[in-house]
Amino acid sequence: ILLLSLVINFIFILYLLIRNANQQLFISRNDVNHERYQDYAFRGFNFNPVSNGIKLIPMPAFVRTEYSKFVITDQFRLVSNEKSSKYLDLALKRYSTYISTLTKLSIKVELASSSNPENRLTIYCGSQNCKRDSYPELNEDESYILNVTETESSLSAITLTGIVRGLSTFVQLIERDKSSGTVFIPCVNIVDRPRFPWRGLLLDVSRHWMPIPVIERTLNAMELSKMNVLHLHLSDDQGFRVESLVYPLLHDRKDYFSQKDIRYLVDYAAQRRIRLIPEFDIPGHTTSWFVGYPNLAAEQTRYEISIRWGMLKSTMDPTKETTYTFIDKVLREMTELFPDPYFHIGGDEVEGTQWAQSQSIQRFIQQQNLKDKYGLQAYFNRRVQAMLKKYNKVMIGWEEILDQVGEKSGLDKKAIIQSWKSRKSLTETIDKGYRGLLSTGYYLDHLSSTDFHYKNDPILDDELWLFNKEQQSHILGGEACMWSEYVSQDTVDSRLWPRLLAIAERFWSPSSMNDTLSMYERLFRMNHLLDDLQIGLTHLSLYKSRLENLFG
Ligand code: CP6
Repeated sequence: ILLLSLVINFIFILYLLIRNANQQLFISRNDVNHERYQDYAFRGFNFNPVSNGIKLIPMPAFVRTEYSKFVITDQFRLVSNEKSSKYLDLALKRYSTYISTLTKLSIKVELASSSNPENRLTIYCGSQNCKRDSYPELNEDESYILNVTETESSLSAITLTGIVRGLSTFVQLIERDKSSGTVFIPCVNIVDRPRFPWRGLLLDVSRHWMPIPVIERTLNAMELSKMNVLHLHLSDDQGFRVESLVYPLLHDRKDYFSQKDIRYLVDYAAQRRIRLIPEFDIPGHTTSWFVGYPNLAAEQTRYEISIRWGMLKSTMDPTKETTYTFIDKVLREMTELFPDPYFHIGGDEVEGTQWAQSQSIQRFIQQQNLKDKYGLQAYFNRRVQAMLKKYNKVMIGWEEILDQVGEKSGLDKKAIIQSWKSRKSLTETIDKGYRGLLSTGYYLDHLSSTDFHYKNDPILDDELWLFNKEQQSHILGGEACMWSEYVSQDTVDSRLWPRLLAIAERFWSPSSMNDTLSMYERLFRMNHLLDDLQIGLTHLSLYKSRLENLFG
């Protein structure tokens, strides 16, 4: 028995050693010094969460509250310190409208030089960044400082994005004194910056078509929750949703974005400091391409849009040069439409039957020494990656594009891998030296509970830090997913909001911000704020206006 227990002990210790060596670092949450957060972030909030605590979502990194108020009068002005860019002007206009709606006052925007109103929020944007209409960038500085005293309030940032993030905090702070009817903001010092640079939402506009107003109101609500990436899933078996001038049979159905629509949406998102990432899913999920262009397919047959979804057989033929000439022209056209340097090629759920059943494809796999279907997809990805590089784009793909990463895979280390099946693939991504995004655990279409999503953390798992500092820098953040097999333009709002707010907080706020009760309380308030503002269009106002349309 002694011998046996020695052996078991030995094996267990060996296991621990290997596990530690593998993961490099295991730190319990308690080992991390959160005293600074406790001091700042929680002080005002925890003291009296019901009446005096500020109810922001996402919560800022650092907050200090005082028990006094900045009263907003009809003299209130948004004041910008110098001549600004079109985007800053538009942001100030947008927020003055929000503040007017909430306060029922008429709030104007002024230049500092034109007057010196008593009651104001002064915007200080230091750098050149605020003077030109830039497209938002990954890893740009989004920090801001918001100071509100009884007599004055100011917002400073070094980028336009920081200013916009700060304005979204400012509107959320507005409260109304029920007895006197005055509108006020609690006096606060807020120093804020995001935890992750990539805080995204995937919207599937292929399965069920989502027209421009859906995208607009989603972007509006995303802005207020400080999300910064809208990933549009633009093609799938059920539809190719962007107008193509080169291959017009791609979009030759009634529901698609014209190229003008896309330019409009890119600008609309950029004003709100949100990046638009396009996804064209290849080589699987491509039935809609084959309806007009069957020669692209691995199996020559008649293709029609299927009423079924899931993993369909339709797959591109990766052995024919004509496939690549076609893809190259589509990519040239589409990369030009979307200014973001990142471009999503899907790459998920390649079913494989069509490849397995084709003798010529099997022969190609042997000739090129590609081993199997994974090797063939890696070959395909290499070709696509080279085209994207030509058009100055960096590739993003679902976790399957990691399926055969070896010396020869040629998958560029700059590529970003989006994990969707399990968290394990995020670890693999990081181990192999790539940057990753977490979507596992953030499927809004699955109707999971808010706190299930809220507790799902890209870096922490069950109180354990899964990655060391260097590895953490490779985790860009995450994306909530709204697949639209069972969601249409009529129901999508109620499935996005308010649960997406909890995920937005997970991506923005410090990891220590994890109290479910406080989250629910703030979520409730923000849900009504979105409703009051008639943006985000939560189900309440959506159905109100639908009923009005129906019954007058
Ligand atoms: N559509 C496409 C989907 C999914 C994927 N790709 C998907 C399926 C099941 C789950 C999550 C996502 N609906 N085109 C996989 C990325 Cl659980």
